Amino acid sequence: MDSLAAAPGTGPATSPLPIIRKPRPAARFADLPADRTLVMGILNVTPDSFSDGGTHPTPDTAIAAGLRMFYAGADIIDVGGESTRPGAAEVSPEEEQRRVLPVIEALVKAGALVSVDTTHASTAAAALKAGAAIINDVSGLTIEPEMAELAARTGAPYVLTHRRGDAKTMNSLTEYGDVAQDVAAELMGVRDKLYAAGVAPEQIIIDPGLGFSKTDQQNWELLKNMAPLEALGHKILVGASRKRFLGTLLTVAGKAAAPQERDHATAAITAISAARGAWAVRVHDVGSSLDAVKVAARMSRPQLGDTRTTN
Ligand code: PMM
Repeated sequence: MDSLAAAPGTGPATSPLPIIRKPRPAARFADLPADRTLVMGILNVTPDSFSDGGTHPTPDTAIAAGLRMFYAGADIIDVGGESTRPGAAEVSPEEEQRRVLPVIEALVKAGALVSVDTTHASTAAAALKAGAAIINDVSGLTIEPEMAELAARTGAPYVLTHRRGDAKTMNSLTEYGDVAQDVAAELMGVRDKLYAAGVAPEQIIIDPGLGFSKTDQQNWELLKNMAPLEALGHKILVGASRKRFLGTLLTVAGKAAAPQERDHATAAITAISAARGAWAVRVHDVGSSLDAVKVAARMSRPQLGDTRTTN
């Protein structure tokens, strides 16, 4: 067999005889494409995430799902072992690492660029050791400030997400004046802590934290007015995928759309974010967002040079 070898668990979700490819050299952050918005695939190795919780009961099924996203074209795979959904139970760093480390190791070995979605500095450190390249801290440094030293020491890119409180309290912390200005100002305060710890500006990726300490209305306001966040001068990551405000938008006969019914709306937000120059989107359904990114990238080229007639 040439470059492809059959192995269980890694082809399309429906395929009984999936495909695994030869390991590739580990991907590097510096080699990510810079001419389009990147697509970060979500891999929650948790029993209780709101959309894909419990989908991956063993490391093997999680690895298979991660590889499917990687082979479908995801630029980054974001691996998390603790649900961030409102009211979710806390997970110890030990349990979190037991969930994510084998998955990260396998995906890195296959050549994927991996980020680790964690609020624990010890898990972030262990994940970096296992080959992860990016720290994705949804707490915005509020749970374990030592994340800042870790990012400074390792030089790893750090996703600074806006959130108030924790998973239990965040939904009651939604008082803002102007939500876009306030979120930018709060992020600037944390950004300054990162600078003080020695983190370089180019390591920082800003995330508005859609669905974290925001009402549905505030999520839409933030999406509409990202200018104050963009003015901070960092890469922007947008994480709207399957979130509740999309379910509310797509309500039919008084019933909000289920998480799995929100992928078309997610892809629409990807197209809008890409047209605005977002660095990356964090999504469950990689294929539809890759297509949306391609549309936005094509539209933004200086000249549309096609001479063929299409219908
Ligand atoms: N949302 C969730 C988890 N991690 N990370 C970043 N950077 N931004 C987000 O918006 C974000 C995140 C919650 O959603 P999930 O359960 O689908 O992972």
